[in-house]
Amino acid sequence: MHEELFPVKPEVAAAAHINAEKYQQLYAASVSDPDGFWATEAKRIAWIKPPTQILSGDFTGDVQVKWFEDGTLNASVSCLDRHLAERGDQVAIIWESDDPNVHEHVTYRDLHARVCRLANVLKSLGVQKGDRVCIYLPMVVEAAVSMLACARIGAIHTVVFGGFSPDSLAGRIQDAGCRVLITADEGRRGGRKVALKANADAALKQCPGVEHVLVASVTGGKVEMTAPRDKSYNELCAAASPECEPVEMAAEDPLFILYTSGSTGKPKGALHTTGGYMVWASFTHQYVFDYKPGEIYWCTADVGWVTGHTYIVYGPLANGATTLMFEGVPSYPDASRFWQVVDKHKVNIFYTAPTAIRSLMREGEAPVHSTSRASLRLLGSVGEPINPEAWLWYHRVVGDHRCPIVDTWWQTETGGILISPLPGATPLKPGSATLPLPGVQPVILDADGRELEGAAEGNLCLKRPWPGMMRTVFGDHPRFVQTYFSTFKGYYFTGDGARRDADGYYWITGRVDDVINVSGHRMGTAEVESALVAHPKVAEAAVVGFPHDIKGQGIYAYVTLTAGEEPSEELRKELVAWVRKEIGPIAAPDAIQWAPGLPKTRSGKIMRRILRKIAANETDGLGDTSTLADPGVVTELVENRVR
Ligand code: 6R9
Repeated sequence: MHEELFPVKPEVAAAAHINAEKYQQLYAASVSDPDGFWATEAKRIAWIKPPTQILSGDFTGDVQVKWFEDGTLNASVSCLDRHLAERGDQVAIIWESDDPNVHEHVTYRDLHARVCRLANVLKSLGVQKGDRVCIYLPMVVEAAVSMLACARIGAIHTVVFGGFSPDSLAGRIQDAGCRVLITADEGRRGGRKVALKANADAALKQCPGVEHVLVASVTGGKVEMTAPRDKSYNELCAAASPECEPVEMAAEDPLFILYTSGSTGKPKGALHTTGGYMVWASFTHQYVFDYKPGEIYWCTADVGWVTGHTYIVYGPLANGATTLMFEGVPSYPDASRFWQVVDKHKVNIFYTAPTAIRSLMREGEAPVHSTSRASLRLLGSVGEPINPEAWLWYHRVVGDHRCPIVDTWWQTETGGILISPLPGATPLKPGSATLPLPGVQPVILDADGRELEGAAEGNLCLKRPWPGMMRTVFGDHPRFVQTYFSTFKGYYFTGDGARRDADGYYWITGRVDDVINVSGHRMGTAEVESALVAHPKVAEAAVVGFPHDIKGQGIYAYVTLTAGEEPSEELRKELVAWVRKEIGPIAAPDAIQWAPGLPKTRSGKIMRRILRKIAANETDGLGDTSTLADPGVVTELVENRVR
C-alpha cells in the first residue's frame, strides 16, 4: 500500500473553482440542507420551467426516486442553444481521426445545425417522444449528434459499443424495443476497418421491430443497403432543415438507456432521466476537472460506455467546453499517439483508463518524452482501481510531476462521478479515489449490513439518492430493486468493496460480486458462461477473473466438455473465437482450463471462491473444501492450472 501524500500546490488551489475550505463548506451544506443545495445547483442547466420540487423518494420500498419533478427542460438546449449567443463560433468538438493527418473542428453553431437536421430526419421517420433509437456508431461526430438529436425530440437513445457482436446488438435492440437504428458503413480503429453495417444487418435478422436504419458514411466503404429500410444518413440530413424546435420534457422523462453487465442474467438497461442527470453531468464535470472556459478537454472513452455519455458529450457540452473525440487507439500509429494528440490540439485536461496507462507504461518513457505535453494541467483516471505504480508513472512521466490526478470512482448506474479528488482541494494518495463529492454519502457496511465507522473495510454503499442516479432497469423495475436495494435494506449497494482509511479516504478494492472488470469494461461471468455452454461441445463452464498485468483482470474459463469430446489446442482456439463472436472481442477468455469436474457444494453450487484462487495461482490458501461434494476435483484443477 502506497501512502505517500501529494499535497495540493498553492497555485493550483488558488486558481481552482474549489479549494479545501470551499469543499468542506459545500459538503457540509449538501448534507445539512440537501434540498437547498440542489435547488441552487439545478440552476446550472437551462430549464424551460425551473423546478420547485427537489427530491422525492428514497431507497426503501419500491425505490421511486425523483429529482426536480415539476421542472421541464430539453437536454439539447443546455448543450447547444444556450451557448450560441456567447460562444456560437467556439469549437464544441475537436474530432481526431484514426488517421493522424485528419481532424475536424465543429463549432457550437455547426453542432446545433447538425443536431437539428438529424432531429428533423428522425421526426420525418415518425420517431416521437418516448420512442427508442439505437445508436451503433464508431467514435465519429455523428455519434454525439445522434445522441443530442434524440434528446431534442424526446426520443430515448441506447448507444451500443461498436465492438459488440451482432447478437449482443440484437439483444439490446430487442430489450429496448428500438424502432430506428443509426449506424455507419464501417468504423476505423488502428488502421483497420470494423464492419458495422454488416454486423447491424446480421443483428437485424432478429429484430423485426426496427423500421428504419440510417447509415452514416464514415469510410465510404461499399455496404449492402436494403430498401426501403436502409437510408443514407448523409443524404437525408443534407436535405433537412437546420432548425428544429426542442420538445419540452419533464425532468423525470427518460434521456437514455445504457446496457451494463451485472452478476446474473442478461445485461440490464440502466435508465437515466433528464433533469437530475444533466445537473449531475454538469456539476461533476465542472468541479472534478475544474473546467474553465476556453480549455481543451479530452476524455479517451468510447461513447458506447457511460464515461463517453457523461464526460465526452453531456457534461462538457452542458458546460460550454471544447471536448475532443478520438476515433483511434493509443498504440496507432505508435505508442506516442495520445501525447501527439495532446500537443497537436493543446489539450489541458486528459482523462483515460488505468489499462491504457499500463499498456503505455510497458512501451517505456521514450514515446512520452518525444512530446512536450506542456499544455496539460490535469490528468484523470476511470474504470477500475489504478495501481500505485501506474498512478506514479502517470504523474511523473506523463504529467511531469506538475499535474494532479483525479482518480474518479463511479458506475453506469451512478450517471457520473461520486468519489474523486477535486484538484484544488484534495491532497492525493496514489491508488485512492479519496473523498465523496458534495451530495454523496458513502458508507461501508459489514456482511450483516451494519454501518462501520472510521477506518474500515467492507461493502461500499450509498445512503442517500443523488440527482444523477439511474431510476430503474428499463422494463423491469423489480430487477432494479432486487439488484441494488435488496442486499442491504435502505441502501444502494454498488457491488464494489472498499476500504476507508483514518483520513476518511476511500480505496476501492474491486467488485465483490460476479462481475469482472477487463480493461475497464464490465463483464458478467454469467454472460461468458452462457456463451460457452451454447457451444455444442461444452457441457459446463465456470468463469472467473484473475489478476492481469495490463487489463487489470483477465477472463479465466473452466470448461467441462460433453461426453466423448477431447480437449485440444484447436478446440481451445475455437472456443475463444466462439465467445468473441457471441459477445464481442472484449469477452474473449484469456485462459481456458479443461475441467473434468468443477468444485461444487452438495447442493450443486459452484464454489467460485476456489476457482478464483486457482486462477490467481493462490493455491496455498484454498480454505475449507470439506463442504465440497468431491474434494478430489480441486487437486486435479490445481495440478492442471493454465500457467
Ligand atoms: C464509470 C465506469 C463500474 C465499475 C465500478 C468499479 C469500477 C470504475 C473506478 C473503479 C476503482 C475507480 N471502477 N471507476 N474502481 N477506481 N476510479 O467505469 O462505469 O463501466 O459501469 O463500471 O468499474 O468496480 O463498480 P462501469
